[in-house]
Amino acid sequence: MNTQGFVEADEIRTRFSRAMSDMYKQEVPLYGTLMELVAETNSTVMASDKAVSGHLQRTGEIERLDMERHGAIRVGTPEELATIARLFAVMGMQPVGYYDLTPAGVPVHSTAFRAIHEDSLQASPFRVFTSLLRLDLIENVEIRQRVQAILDQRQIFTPDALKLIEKFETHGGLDAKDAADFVEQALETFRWHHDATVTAKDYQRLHDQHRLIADVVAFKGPHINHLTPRTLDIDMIQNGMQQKGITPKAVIEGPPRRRCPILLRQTSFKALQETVAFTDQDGIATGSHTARFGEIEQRGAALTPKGRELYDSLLNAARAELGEFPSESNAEKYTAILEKHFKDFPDDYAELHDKGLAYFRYFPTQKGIASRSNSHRPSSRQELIAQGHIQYEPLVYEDFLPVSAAGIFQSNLGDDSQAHYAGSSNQAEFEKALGQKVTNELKLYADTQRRSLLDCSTILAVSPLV
Ligand code: OOG
Ligand code: NI
Repeated sequence: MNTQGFVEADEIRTRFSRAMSDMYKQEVPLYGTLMELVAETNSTVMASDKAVSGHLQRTGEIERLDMERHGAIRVGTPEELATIARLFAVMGMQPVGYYDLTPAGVPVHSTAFRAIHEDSLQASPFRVFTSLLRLDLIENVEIRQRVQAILDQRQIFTPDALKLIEKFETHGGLDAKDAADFVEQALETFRWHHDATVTAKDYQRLHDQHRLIADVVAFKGPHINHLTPRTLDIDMIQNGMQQKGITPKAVIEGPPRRRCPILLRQTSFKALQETVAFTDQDGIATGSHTARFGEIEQRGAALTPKGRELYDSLLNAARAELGEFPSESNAEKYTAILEKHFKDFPDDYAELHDKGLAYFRYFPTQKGIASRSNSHRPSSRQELIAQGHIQYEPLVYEDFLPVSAAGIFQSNLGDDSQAHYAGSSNQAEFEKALGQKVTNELKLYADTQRRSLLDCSTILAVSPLV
């Protein structure tokens, strides 16, 4: 509660994330199994890997690990996207990053709603990958108009959710009662509805265009399609899943396994077959649709523009050498190629630091604090580090990767859905729909790094470090 009697946005987000997890556990029981597997794996790693546990303790990430999850939704219209942005703002979540998925044959572009300050991320790192269907890419005019008409008729927010969003915007916050109601009302937008909004025939036509179009258009709202926990060892989970009878996708997206994890590695497993009642079936659920899937991720260091460029070029080189999309049939070959190319990416934190490839957070050491009044102590960042007055830890990557996201979409949509779109990346159009600009994620990491250096300067009583 803050001074005006409003519940803090971080608190609303924490509660919403928990409510979402509870709802998803009921809707998709396999999610519960996955959460258990992740919890087991994480405690095994914490107990056996001193380097990892020490790092998580020093950064405080250990406290957020169990809370850590991201969800994903897909909306149909600019109005839906703009209102979703206002809804997430109540929980302190801002649109960060622009992801264009069309080069991979998925007719959407996306952003991730998340907290942006390190203190807020520490309170609750909940994120939602949010995609907007690109109607302009549906070439068949008749279908495009039909889709527009169906979407124009639906309202994905409850009347009370809309009222509470307005109240938040007018007053600058929500009191305890309103915050509790907001969590309950906002959750409704993300719920799965097995009643479709179209006939079986219409569903089939949409599905024939693209499975994703049917998923966005044929239902009452943008059901949450997965909720992803963070593991400390994704390879261990990939094997563990197979032992529990869950079949993960053939390859893990992102960089290969490394001593010093970077960015994001992800794997997923197939959606449930849901029974669906189409509008011409008298509420009897005789149809089926696959909407929801499971996903697991492992997060590593956030990369600087220089590091990211290196990552992208190595990934592209590996994919070019493979010459086709990674799949079941070439999984082993792809892993070998990927590992070979990534030998050129330093796998040592000191080297990543000194070469400016990753972002870091700086902490004053006991020695540094004890030497505050020593007039001979060093005053540059390099010297303070070299003499043990300052320590650093990599900043965790809080965002997503377009190539990985495309792989996740595709593995859950089925490989038959790889379409080719002529349309180009259109961030300006996306931002127009959103009603605001997306924040550049790299600026956020640089800000956090700078703040940690300034904190060090204050604590060690030296002039501002850069
Ligand atoms: C989103 C797929 C992307 C990720 O973690 O990169 C994604 C979706 O299927 O809606 O979740
Ligand atoms: Ni995901």
